[in-house]
Amino acid sequence: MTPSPIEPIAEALIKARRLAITSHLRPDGDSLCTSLALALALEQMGKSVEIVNADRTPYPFSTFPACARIRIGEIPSRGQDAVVLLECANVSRSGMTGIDGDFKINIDHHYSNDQYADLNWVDAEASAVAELIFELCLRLPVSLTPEMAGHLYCAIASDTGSFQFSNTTARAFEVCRRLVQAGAEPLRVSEALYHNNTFEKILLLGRVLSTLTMAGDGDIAVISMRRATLRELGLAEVDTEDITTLARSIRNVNVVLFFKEMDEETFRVSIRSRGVAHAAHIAERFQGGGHAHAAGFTVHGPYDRLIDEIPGRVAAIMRELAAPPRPDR
Ligand SMILES: [Mn+2]
Repeated sequence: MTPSPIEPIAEALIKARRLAITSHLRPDGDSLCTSLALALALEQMGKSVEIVNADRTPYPFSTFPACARIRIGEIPSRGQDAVVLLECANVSRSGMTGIDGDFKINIDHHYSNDQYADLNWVDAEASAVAELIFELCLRLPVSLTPEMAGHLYCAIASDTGSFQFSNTTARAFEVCRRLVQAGAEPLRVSEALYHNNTFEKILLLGRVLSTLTMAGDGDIAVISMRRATLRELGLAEVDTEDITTLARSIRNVNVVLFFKEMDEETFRVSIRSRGVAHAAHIAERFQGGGHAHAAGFTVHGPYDRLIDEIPGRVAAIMRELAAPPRPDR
């Protein structure tokens, strides 16, 4: 058995004086809030710490005052004693291009990790990378402040979909219990994460849901978002994952097709699936791709024709994918 990398990582952090923390492109609640907590821990130890991400902070995290400290850009080459990469399967996932010569610490909770760093800690059993940073904090000469606990709790709440996804384990609850004991406030976190919508966002939700139709055997929900609607509401980039979640919450729905108008007669169709329905296998038939339950493809043509044709084609593909393989003749 390989010894736990937590001790060498703690030692390296204790030794370092200047540190940079980064996480993946299109950062999420886990990567962002865990970065904030780790930075506070290291600063408590007297380190100089910079959080640098390649992509800007998305909503609602962009409204968190603590996220204002995150610099968007590049980590200077050899400008620090160590770079901590959170949830990055490899360096390119961080979007950083100049850190090849830097000492790297890789901490992740996803199976697919290239173990590319000088110190690697990959624990796929952890619900969130925040769980690992919580354990790390116990090994470091720091006290868990309410602020740090709040960030770590927010990271786990966010990565478990508010304790609903399959990564909601006893260990996640145990860590959260200790975080709440240390001063994390679940009510404040859920207010910040889920009760933080703008008026325009809720209007958009209504407009998108009013396009809802069903296809297949009632197992496909179809929704659309047009550019004119976004223009009218004065919205530019907007997170629509929660709208998809509502469509997917319909009883018996296994696949959501979300048509997003990108350009004149160009639509990005995101697929979200559950159960055995395989989003990536569907997307591949349209030259798209993605993961088992989240994928997408692009189609061109007039909206009325696409919305008429594509759901039926997806239904046929789903029937084909679900059919048992034909015996060899
Ligand atoms: Mn995560």
